[in-house]
Amino acid sequence: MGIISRGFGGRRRESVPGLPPGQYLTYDFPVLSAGPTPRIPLERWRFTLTTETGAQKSWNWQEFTSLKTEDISTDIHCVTKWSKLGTSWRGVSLDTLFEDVETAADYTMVHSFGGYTTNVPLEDLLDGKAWIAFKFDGEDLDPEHGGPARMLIPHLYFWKSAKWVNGLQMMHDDEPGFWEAAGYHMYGDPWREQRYQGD
Ligand SMILES: Nc1nc2c(c(=O)[nH]1)N[C@H]1C(S)=C(S)[C@@H](COP(=O)(O)O)O[C@H]1N2
Ligand SMILES: [Mo]
Repeated sequence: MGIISRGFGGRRRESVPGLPPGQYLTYDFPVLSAGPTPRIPLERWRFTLTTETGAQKSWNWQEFTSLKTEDISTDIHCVTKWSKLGTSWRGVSLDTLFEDVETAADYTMVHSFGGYTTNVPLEDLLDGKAWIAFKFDGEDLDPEHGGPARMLIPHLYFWKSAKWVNGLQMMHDDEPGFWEAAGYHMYGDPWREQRYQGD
C-alpha cells in the first residue's frame, strides 16, 4: 500500500485530489446491495423510458447494445464513505436514450429489476452526466455490480447509480426512492456531503 493508505483515519486523506469531504480511498470494489442479486437472462432484459404522459420508449438487449456506446473514466463515491478513483466503464449515454423524447417533467424515478428505486432530477441525467453501463474494466458487468446493466451517475453518491436498471419514469414532482424514503438525501451531492435528509 502506498503513502495514501497511511493517511487513513488521519488528516492526509483530506488532501487527496478528487476525494470529496469525509471519504476515504478504496482499491477493491465493494458490493452494496439492499437485497439478493437478481439474475436477468439477456433475452428477458428490457429497458423502458416512460414520460409523464405515459408515452414509452423501450429497448431489448440487442437494440440497447446496438446504440452508440461511450467509454467513461470516472471517480465514484459511496455514502458509506468509500471512494474509488479512475474507474473504467462502457455504456450508453442518457442523452442518446432521450433523443426524440418529449417531456416537460423535471424529475425522474429510476427503476430496477428486484424493485429498487431512486429519484434523480432530469438535468442530472443529461449533457454527458449519466450512462447506462454494461462493461466495467473491459469486462461484462458482474451481476453483483448490477449486470447486465446499471445506471452510472458519478457526480452523485453511488446509491443513485441503480444496479439492474430496467426503467425510468418521468415525474413532475420529486418523490423519494428506496433509500431516500429511509432518510437518505433527496439529491446526494458528495461534494456538499448530502448524505442524509437535512445535510
Ligand atoms: N438495484 C440496486 N441498485 C443499487 C443498490 C441496491 O441495493 N439495489 N445499492 C446502491 C448503493 S447504496 C451503492 S453504494 C451502489 C453499490 O454498487 P456496487 O455494489 O457495484 O459497489 O449501488 C447502488 N445501486
Ligand atoms: Mo451506498
